[in-house]
Amino acid sequence: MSTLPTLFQPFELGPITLGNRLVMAPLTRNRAGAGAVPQPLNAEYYAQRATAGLIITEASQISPQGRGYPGTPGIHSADQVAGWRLVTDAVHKKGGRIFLQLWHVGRISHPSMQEGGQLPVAPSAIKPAGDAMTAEGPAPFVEPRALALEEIPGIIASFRQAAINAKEAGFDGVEVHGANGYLLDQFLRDGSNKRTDAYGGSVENRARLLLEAVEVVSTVFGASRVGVRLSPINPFNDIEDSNPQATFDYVATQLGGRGLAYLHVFQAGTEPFDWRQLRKAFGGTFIVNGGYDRAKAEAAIENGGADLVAFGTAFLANPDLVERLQRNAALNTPNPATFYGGTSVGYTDYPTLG
Ligand code: 8OZ
Repeated sequence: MSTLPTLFQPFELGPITLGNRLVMAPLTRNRAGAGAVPQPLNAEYYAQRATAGLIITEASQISPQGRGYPGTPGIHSADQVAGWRLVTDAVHKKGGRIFLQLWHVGRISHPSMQEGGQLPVAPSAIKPAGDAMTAEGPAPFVEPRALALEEIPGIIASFRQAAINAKEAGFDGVEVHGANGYLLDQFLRDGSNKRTDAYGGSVENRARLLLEAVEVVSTVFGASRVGVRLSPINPFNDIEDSNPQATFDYVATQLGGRGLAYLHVFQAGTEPFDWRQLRKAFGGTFIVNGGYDRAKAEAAIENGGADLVAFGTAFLANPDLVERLQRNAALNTPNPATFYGGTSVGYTDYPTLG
């Protein structure tokens, strides 16, 4: 009798049994309907990928203020909850497991995407370099408005309500998006956070908003159904930190011991970084993402670099990625022209092995 490679064996993620160790990474696809409401087409897309051990959805704004792109879904209205229910039902019907990613973009937005044309918010009034992606195309980022201390409880309340909504929509859990230069990452890193109150300055203070968000979401779902995504050395969205290892080792230590579902790291970036040290600091289930193929994923799991491995573009282009990897079959080539926005083309029409 041959044993399955570990990658294809089940995994106990807290109270949830995953069919394998392959995770579908969160992927922004900009195909929600009017009102940022998920559609039947989105349910079809996720259901096609239900053989992933765990699906993490595309980032979903927790409030109108948290929006920064056309076509991204939200989790703050009743219609959005109903739309997401189509997705969770379709995935569960096929035996899949699915977490919703909770997102606030902070300064990575534009007045044209804010209610009443307001300025985007951020820890500090520092304009990122580059362009926002608006409905009319790229437009230079604007200088954001620094959140007042009195507004922070409102941000936490939005995370809480979004988690309540995600639970109502039938998700197995949620992932707090602390990565890629969005609001929580803007607070974590000292290049974008120049605050002098309890949410800025020391690493302890810069980590406060993320930890409070994780705490409040945990009160809704139970910590064992809450994951966190971080990207310590990713410069995406013009973000930087003077000492990522110290900043993120502290964050991982604080996240450890809370009984969270997992810590998920996006390993983009070129600065040196000790991922094993981060994993040790956290101490729980560790998901890695960024440039893995089957051999690298197996090696990471076998040599203690990770428990689970997330695949992004490979899942995007291969609904049956698990089967293909298991059989060492060829993979479809992703088409970047249809990544962000559009129709079913490049979304639900990638072929399976059949
Ligand atoms: C690509 C395009 C737009 C958003 C992220 C949510 O990087 C995103 C994103 C990625 O986390």
